[in-house]
Amino acid sequence: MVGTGFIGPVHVEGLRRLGVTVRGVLGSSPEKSQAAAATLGLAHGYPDFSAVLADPAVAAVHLATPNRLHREQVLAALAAGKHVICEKPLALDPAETAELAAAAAAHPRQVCAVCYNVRFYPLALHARALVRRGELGDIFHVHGSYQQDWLLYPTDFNWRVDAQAGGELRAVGDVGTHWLDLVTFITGLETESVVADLRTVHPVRRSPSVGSSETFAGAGAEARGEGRPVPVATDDVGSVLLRFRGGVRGACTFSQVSAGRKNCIRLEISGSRRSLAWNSENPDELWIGERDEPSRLLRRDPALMDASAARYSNYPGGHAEGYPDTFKQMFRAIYTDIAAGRPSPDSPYATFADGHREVLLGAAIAESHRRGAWMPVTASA
Ligand code: SOE
Repeated sequence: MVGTGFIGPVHVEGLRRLGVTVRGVLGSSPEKSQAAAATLGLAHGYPDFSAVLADPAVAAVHLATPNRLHREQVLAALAAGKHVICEKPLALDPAETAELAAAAAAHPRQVCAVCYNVRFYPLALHARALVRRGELGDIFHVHGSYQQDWLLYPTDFNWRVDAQAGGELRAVGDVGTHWLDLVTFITGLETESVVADLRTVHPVRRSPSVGSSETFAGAGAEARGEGRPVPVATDDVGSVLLRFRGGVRGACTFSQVSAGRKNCIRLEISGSRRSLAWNSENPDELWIGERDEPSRLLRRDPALMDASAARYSNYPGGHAEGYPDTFKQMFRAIYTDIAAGRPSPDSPYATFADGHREVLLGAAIAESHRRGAWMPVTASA
């Protein structure tokens, strides 16, 4: 496990629940590695990344590091023969992600996955099955949002606000990308063009005098910055209109400054036969909208779901499954392929090609905002 911030320990927990041995952890210094190993109860706190790659007992490397480190770490891990599970976004820009997608293709026996965990909410998988079974009819329109509040105040600070560390897009690149990936995953629709309007609400933030605030540090966090003013150019909020291949239209809004919205993904899909709506803050409920009969609320229950989704839902109805379960289920799919010794062709987890597609889409969104015009999502941006 490389990275000891918010998400690294989530990976460790998910892996342990599956019975995957987590060999050790690497932080941003040997001391941080040792401290994280002690906190997480892991045998090894590695001194540096080369020590991780040199360990023959390490089969797979999980990267939960700042985005600027992904390219170099992925390439080194692949060269060392490791499977790679990389946090999203896959890397900083389309040139980097194209290189990583090509590197994954050049190592066909190594599993290369990007952590779009939202796909693994059981009712997201079920929604996908409903679309594939034709139960929505022809899709006309999709809309929704991804909102958080952990960067609401100008004193909230994290490496993600810095374009050098996280990439030029933040609300879009950090959370909007989950929504955009989810739409393609559920509907199979490919985005053809976009028009975007983004805003940096806080062009100056206060960074902590020592270190950096944790993601989701929360109210009253002692790490809340009171120190140095830092100019910020990454987006706090943004809205995007989408045109998909085949004529389907979409609209979405992303924000990390919406008070009270902790981690709220909303998605609604309207088709010629019926609609679906889902909200990650009530992830065990799927609204099925009908025109000529009462609409329904499906509560997650593997016994009532498509087999392709029920496979990734371990608890009976009424026994809530949520955010940490999505990581467990995503790793279940990934480690099934690792055990088989190769990626499978129709895996539900996101591949590096998917990760590249998402970063291309982000580049079109950024360019559209700059130009104030519709932009095609091209293969090379
Ligand atoms: C922070 O916004 C964050 O941790 C994202 O980086 C994750 O991808 C999302 O799952 C929760 O929020």
